[in-house]
Amino acid sequence: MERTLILLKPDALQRSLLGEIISRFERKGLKIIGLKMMQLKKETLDEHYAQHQDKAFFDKLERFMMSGPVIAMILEGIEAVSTVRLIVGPTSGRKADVGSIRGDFSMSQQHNIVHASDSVETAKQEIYRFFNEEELFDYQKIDFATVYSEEERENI
Ligand code: FUP
Repeated sequence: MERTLILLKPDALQRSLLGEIISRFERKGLKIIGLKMMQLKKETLDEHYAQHQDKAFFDKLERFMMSGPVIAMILEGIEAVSTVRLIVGPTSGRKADVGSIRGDFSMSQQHNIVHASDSVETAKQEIYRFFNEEELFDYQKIDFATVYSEEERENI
């Protein structure tokens, strides 16, 4: 089953949106297998945003991501990575469709409420950047047979 990393950024916490956002993922049928609050360090962000290190916005992005704690979360589901990206919407809140998290709650390209892994490969790296194996929980969720069809469950 696919897993993906979500960060609820400092603006989500400041704007009291944590419950609303977590609820959207839950109601979709995604399974939360890891969840914690953490203060990010520069070293972690240097690694996390390495592909942006030469961009003009890089230092300000890191400062924003360290401006308060974040909520880190691992979600599991069939095609969880692409499904979560759809729920989150494109980078700029001003361009994201209404109905997506960024489209509904953000007016910014940087203060855009959430981070979500952008590919299955990236997700594998990002999960272990923020979580240890013992912080990921393997449990049966009783709605599994309702959320997915018999055929989908057989092919996992
Ligand atoms: P996304 O995958 O949608 O989070 O977006 P990107 O990987 O393109 O961007 C990574 C981070 O850089 C996002 F948190 C937004 C931030 N960013 C800026 O701060 N300014 C910009 O002009 C573009 C992106």
